[in-house]
Amino acid sequence: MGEIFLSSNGLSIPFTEQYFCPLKDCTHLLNHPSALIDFYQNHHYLYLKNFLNREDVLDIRERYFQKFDTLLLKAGTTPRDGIFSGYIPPNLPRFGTRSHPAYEMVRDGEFHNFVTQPKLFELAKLLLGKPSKQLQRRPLRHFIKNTKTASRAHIDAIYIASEGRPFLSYWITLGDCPLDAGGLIYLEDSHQENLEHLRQLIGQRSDRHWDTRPLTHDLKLLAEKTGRRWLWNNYQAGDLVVHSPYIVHASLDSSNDLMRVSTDIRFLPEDDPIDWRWSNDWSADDTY
Ligand SMILES: O=C(O)CCC(=O)C(=O)O
Repeated sequence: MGEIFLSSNGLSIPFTEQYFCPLKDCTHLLNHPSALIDFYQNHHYLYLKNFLNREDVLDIRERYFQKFDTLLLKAGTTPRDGIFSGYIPPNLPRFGTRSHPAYEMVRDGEFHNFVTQPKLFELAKLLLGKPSKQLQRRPLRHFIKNTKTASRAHIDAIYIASEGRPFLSYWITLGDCPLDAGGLIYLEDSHQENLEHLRQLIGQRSDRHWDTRPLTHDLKLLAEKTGRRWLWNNYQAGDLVVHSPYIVHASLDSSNDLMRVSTDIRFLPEDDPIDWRWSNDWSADDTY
């Protein structure tokens, strides 16, 4: 690792072995279900390369970028590439709100077929030990170069009420997503931390005082205070990361023209009650 400085929400974090470590590739464990379950139970994530068909993922990417004015895309490239031109089309509705392509995408039939493909449910059944169902609210995230916008450090249990019952989050990158395009990162074994203790460790270090759900936007501070590293990877279309409600995760700012698009979907046992806030299609202004 060289002296590269990455950032998240504008705050820098050096890309060194003190702060970063690659996610472990668990793909080979798919042939050993009990070892796969053990890994998930011990580390609260699974990184599965090429779990989904790469061309199917790129079809969804293409479908999404086809919904934009071509001004968004670099001249001579295609919607399937999803490369930023440097220009945001005028009159584009606010991200993820009615009439924005992200709002339309999560209501699109092809997108629905993609996120409900049987192998996603089969994996959930294996990990949850029971037949599972999926929450209908499926956020779509789209981060653009140099906007210094990323996901703050948080755990999913704060956002989805489950009264301690297990559920799974799947993070699906909708295209290649190298580190500098702003992929998801996980604080190593942070499910072992007590959330209130973490909040005490980092004090009031937040750029969103009106929202007490995220832990902090300062990923460097969080790594230093906990002595834990951020797990990262250069994701590729087809990769899937599964995580538990308790592992702390965040994302990095993008400095890459390749636009970062992803969706995150949730599975829970079929008989468990649903948090009603997650029972409708996502919209970026639903505030849940
Ligand atoms: O994609 C992101 O940056 C955030 C996703 C997330 O928080 C999740 O999948 O739970």
